[in-house]
Amino acid sequence: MNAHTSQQTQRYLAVSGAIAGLFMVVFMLLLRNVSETRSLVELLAGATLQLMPIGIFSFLLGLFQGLAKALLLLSVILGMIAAGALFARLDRGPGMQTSTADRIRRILTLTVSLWIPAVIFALLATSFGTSIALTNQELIAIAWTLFLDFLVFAVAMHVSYLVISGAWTVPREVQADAPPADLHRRQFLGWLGTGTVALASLAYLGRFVSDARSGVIGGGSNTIPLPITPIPAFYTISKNFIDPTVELSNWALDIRGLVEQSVTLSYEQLLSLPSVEQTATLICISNEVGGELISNAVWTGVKLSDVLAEAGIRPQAQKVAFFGTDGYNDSFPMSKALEPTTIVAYRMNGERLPDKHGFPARLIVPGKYGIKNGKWLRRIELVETFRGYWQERGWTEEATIKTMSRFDIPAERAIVDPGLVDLGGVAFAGDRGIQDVQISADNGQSWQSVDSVEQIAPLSWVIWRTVWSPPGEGAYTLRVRAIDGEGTIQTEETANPIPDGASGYHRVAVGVT
Ligand SMILES: Nc1nc2c(c(=O)[nH]1)N[C@H]1C(S)=C(S)[C@@H](COP(=O)(O)O)O[C@H]1N2
Ligand SMILES: [Mo]
Repeated sequence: MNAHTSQQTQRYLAVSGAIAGLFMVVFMLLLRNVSETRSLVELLAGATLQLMPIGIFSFLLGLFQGLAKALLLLSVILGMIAAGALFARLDRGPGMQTSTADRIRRILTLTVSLWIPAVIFALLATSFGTSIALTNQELIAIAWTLFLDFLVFAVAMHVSYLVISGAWTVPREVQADAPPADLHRRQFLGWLGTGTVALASLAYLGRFVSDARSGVIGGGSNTIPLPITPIPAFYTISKNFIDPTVELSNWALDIRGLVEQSVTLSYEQLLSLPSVEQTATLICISNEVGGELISNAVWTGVKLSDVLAEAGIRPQAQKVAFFGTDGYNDSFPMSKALEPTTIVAYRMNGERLPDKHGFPARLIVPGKYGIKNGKWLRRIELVETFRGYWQERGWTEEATIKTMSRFDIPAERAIVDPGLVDLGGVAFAGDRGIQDVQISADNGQSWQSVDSVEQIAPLSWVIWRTVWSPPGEGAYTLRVRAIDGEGTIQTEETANPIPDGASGYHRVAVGVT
């Protein structure tokens, strides 16, 4: 009685794959409320917008206007349902006559074989920089939610196949002698269950899509960073494949070179020197315009000048070179070293300096890119000249931070509601401070100061916010620029990070409808 033609099997497979796709979409949208991360539906919608050439982006916005957001979500959802149907036909698993144990094995194998490439894809997507902009926490949440999503898909695919094909009347051993009425009842209940859930799912999706007509869709996380970056969100960069983990028992800080007398400080001795606390922003020299390699923390430590005073500075000393336990090294001028804000830090946001940020001690050198802020500090040497690790590889000696500013909201290719649009982000100019932040919605012809520039500390980034009223619906390119504490406008000239840091104005394309 279950001898279906192969054409029929193909049809059953497609339908059960589509139903499974539908259930998975609904499940991921429901899960999103629990996991507090964007679902695959929203991530794919955002990625679709970002992959579109800007001309097509504005054309489609103009064409669909108020329906654009809903249509985008609908196409992603339909795409996933279609992918489910296609996938089931390729997999063919549900159609095979197998035992329950075998079926469970197939379900798990299917889940894992969908999950692994998806996680790899998510990891790759984040290394494409800001395009989809996933934080580490989001990645972890996405990883486990995706596993559950695919499990739901695999289970739903098998169950709905059984229901549709009539095989729900298992166990087949008893089929022969079971009363026909009972078989029909089972089949009827199977259909009723699947049908009810499918209808409820469609209703839920309908509401989700029509609700999405207002609000923000696409883009990245659409949030402005906290003034002080929590440690888990603080960017990390190092030259190492595996970073050092320093044991305090065999650690000390040596001060050598052009000093009156060499000194070795134990961790306790370092901590017993007068301590200072300051909020300072770190930015990597590799940070691209609009990039995420910038974070802000409260550092506790000892003035480098106090540390050097323990050894005594000889007059010939021109520079301070430093060496990390990982073989890293760099240097900066003595004048910079003697500034009271150049510190050897051993606490970060009130916590013991975390391993990946340089435990037990690191340099904070305000005004200089990250390269000069040595981690896992082991030795300080006063010298006349020095060429450091990155200078050997073509990077700048100076490493003075260039004025930067960034949009955090809206994220690239977000589609927002007409009316008043919230804009905001960060700006930073090293130890020069930020005086003003301006935005332009007309390709840089005119600039307007933003509504507020939140000053956090002298050596910290600022957080800027403003409300923009677009002249009408459509696609716009917004630009942002900052004016540093010395009154110098951020340069418009674009430069790559190598050799001395990126420059140019951050732009975002945003849809208003
Ligand atoms: N010992 C050591 N210090 C180092 C590095 C390194 O590879 N080794 N990388 C530097 C670079 S390039 C940057 S941007 C900052 C990053 O500091 P963070 O990881 O605490 O954000 O550390 C700097 N200090
Ligand atoms: Mo860096």
